[in-house]
Amino acid sequence: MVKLPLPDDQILYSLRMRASREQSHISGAERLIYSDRLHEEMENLLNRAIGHSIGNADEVHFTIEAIKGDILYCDSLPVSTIVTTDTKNSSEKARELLSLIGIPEASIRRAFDDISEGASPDGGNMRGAMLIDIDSGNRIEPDPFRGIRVSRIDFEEAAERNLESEMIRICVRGSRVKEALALATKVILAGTIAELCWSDNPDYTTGYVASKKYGYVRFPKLKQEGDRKGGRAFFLRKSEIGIENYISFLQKRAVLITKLSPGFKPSSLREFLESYEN
Ligand code: WAQ
Ligand code: MG
Repeated sequence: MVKLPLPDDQILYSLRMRASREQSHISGAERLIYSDRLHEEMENLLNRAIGHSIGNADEVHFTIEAIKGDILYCDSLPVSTIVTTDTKNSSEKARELLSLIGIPEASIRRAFDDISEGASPDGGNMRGAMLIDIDSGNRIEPDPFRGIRVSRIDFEEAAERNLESEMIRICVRGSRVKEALALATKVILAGTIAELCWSDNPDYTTGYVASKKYGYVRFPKLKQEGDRKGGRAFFLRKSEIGIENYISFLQKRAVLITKLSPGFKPSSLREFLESYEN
């Protein structure tokens, strides 16, 4: 992990978008963009906000802020995909991987139950992630309605181009993967032991488990088609992490991915674990 100066004459901006309809959240995005691509990216996000499958937004908020502090540069997590037969099988395999990472059963159950039932106390989806202390199995995010929203993370342009060819090589498609990989890379860099995620989008059923040990591991069909519930759980040890610094790092620190770690072609969990050990 190295710190580098900004390229000449370029300002790095945090660009955030939040779209809602009748006060309820539809979609959001977080990017880090140099000045020369800011207009183009805003337009991309606007198109996404008003053309979302959950329904068109009636309110779209953009926040643009110049990054002032140091930027951290890092490599992405490697991407893998586990071949599974159905939702039940996917869920079992994702739980098995979390367990191999060292997450206790009670914390795994808490994450799956809460995300599938609607993790906010009002029964809806959270806008951010829940934090689970793996020693107690309890949720410890300060605001359980909102959760922790990770931002200020992105790929540098060259890394993003490489990601496209790497994705073809390992048979992975779509822009959701890119965003989720960037986010998970920062979440793990922050000292999170593992992350569990699946989308709240009713027609996007692939989820993932991320960790330092195994990278970004995708599980297709982790939820049923049509299901509107989704969310993220960050597993951590409260006793080993300064929670305020941890949250501030996730929300505020600018992290740019400059290099990709090579991933793996789709395989069964067993094959993946075997090839990973080698
Ligand atoms: N920080 C923390 N939590 C977030 C953030 C964020 N920036 N953005 C979304 N969430 C939480 C929130 O609870 C959402 O309801 C939930 O995650 C899902 O968000 O094929 O698309 O944007 O490899 O719907 C993962 C698989 C896709 C991609 C995840 O999430 C693949 C996805 P969505
Ligand atoms: Mg969504």
